[in-house]
Formats: sequence, structure tokens, C-alpha cells
Amino acid sequence: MKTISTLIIILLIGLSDLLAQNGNLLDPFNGDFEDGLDRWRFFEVPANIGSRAEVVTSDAAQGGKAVKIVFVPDDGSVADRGFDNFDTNVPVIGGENYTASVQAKASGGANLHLWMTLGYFDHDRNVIDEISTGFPLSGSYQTFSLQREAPAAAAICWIAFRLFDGNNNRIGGTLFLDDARITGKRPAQIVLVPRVMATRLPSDDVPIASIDITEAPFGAKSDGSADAATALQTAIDFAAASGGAVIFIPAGRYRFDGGLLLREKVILRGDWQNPAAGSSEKGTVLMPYGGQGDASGQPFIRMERGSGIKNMTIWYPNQRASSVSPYPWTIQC
Ligand SMILES: [Ca+2]
Repeated sequence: MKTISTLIIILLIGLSDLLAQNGNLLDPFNGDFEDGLDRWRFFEVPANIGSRAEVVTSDAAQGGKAVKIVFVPDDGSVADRGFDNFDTNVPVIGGENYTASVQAKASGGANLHLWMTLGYFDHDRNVIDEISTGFPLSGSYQTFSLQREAPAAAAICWIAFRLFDGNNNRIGGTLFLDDARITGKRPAQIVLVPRVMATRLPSDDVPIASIDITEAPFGAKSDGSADAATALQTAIDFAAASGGAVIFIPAGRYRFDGGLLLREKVILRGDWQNPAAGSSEKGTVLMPYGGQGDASGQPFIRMERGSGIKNMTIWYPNQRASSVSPYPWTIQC
């Protein structure tokens, strides 16, 4: 029996190593822009002076789509502007080396340079490290890359692109980007193994899921004390990138300051029972706080085809029966 146990442990270690192999971390996060601008943001602050990012289908370096960013000349008011996936939560392993790369070209000016940044967050999303390098651009796509070891405390990374002249000044011009990659070792936590989840309330089936959203590395707070949107969206993305999975949300209250995109082949499963008259909510309660007063805002949960939601309550803590506020749609299919 001891031999069998040892063998199983060895097999598990081997599987973990195998699954933590090198790859493109942006594969599930729209690094090729084939899903348009999904997962990316364009920013020009403190006020947008007319620059914009759009998807083009006629000028791709790879696949059918690329991103075109038109930077108008800086009128002196711009503090920062660029294009990044700062909010996407791409997971990394501390201590590992990662290489960011992109295919880029430019038009509409002389001396145009791509300023590329690779940065790292810790588990609490504090920025702990970043590196930037400038590359002269031409009118034809070229591949540019930079490499950086993730600090030991790193958990998440992002990549950003800006347009500068050769002296680190913002400049007007048009930047095309395609095929953004971050290559390196993928975190082993992405390994999804279905298991039976314990429910607090009686259940007429045996809930089986691959992720418990309150466990590491996701760590959503079940007492409503912190926004759970990032944790749950990261888990959804992991599950989708792994071919689909059930995500268990244990009984508790979860705060959401933002919305969720529930991807294909991902099911959210909670712990729930029919409410009795006069009793408060039991089991899994999702609490949207965002969107109050904005009926046309982004829905709380956008469901892709082939996704599912089961056994949970969605309750708006700031809604009042005496003074009803409009909210965006709760679920959009
Ligand atoms: Ca593409």
C-alpha cells in the first residue's frame, strides 16, 4: 500500500511539472486580437483629446484582425496614453523569466518608436516591477520583444504599448499592433481537477467542480469584504482556457464592483435552497454594487453560449423598495 501511495505522489508531482510548461500566456487572453479589443484598453489621460483604438480587418499581421491606434499630436495636456491589458490578470510564476513580444508597424509620421512595457503585480495587485524599451518602427510589421524575470512575489503581469519619438516624447501617428505574446512558464495552479464540493445546504445532487473560488490562487472573499470580480473573472478565464470547467462558489456573500464575462463551457455553481417566506437569503449570494442608476450600462453577467449559472442568489444591496434605482441587466445571454 505504501508503494502505491508513493507512486501516486510521484505521478502528481510529475503531472504538475508537465502542466507548468512554457507557452504563450496570452493565448486565452486575446493576445492575437481576434476577439477585437476584448481584454485590452486604450487610455488617454487626464482627458481624451481625440486619440482612439480600433480593430482593423484589412491590415493584420496574423489571423484576420489587428489593432490600429491613432494618436493625435499631444497638445501638452496629456499625462499618459497607451494601450494595455492592465486589468486582465495574466498569471505568472515568481522567479521565472518571461518574454513579451508583439508585431508592430506605424504610419503618419517620422521617427515613430514603440515604447513597450512588461510589468508585474503581486497577489494584491500592487505593481512591484516593470521594464520598458523603445523600438524604432517602420511601415512594415516587425516583431519586437523584451525579457524580464518576474520578482519572487509576482503573481500577475501586464503588457503596454505607447508611441514616442526617439527622445521619449509622446508623438502623433498611427500604430498597428498584432500577435502580442508573453511567453514563459505557465502557473501550475491552472491544473483543473474535478472534485466533489461540500455544500452547507441540502443538495439534490453531488456538486462536482474543478475550482473553489475561495481557494488559492483565486481567493475570493466569501464575507463580502472585498470585490470578488477579479478573482472570479480570472477563474473563468482559467477554466475557459483549459477547455471548460465548473467553478464552485461556496455559501457566502460576494461583493462585485464590476461585471463578469462568463465564457463558453464554464459553469458557475453555488450552494442554494428555495427561500422560505420571511427568511433572508441563504447559501451563495452575489452582490452587484456597480451600475446603480445606469440602466443601459454593462450587464452584471454576460453569458457566452454554452455557459451556465446554477444555485445562487443575485441580490442588489443598494436597491431600495422605497426608492427604486435602475440598474443594467443582471444577466445577458
Ligand atoms: Ca490577429
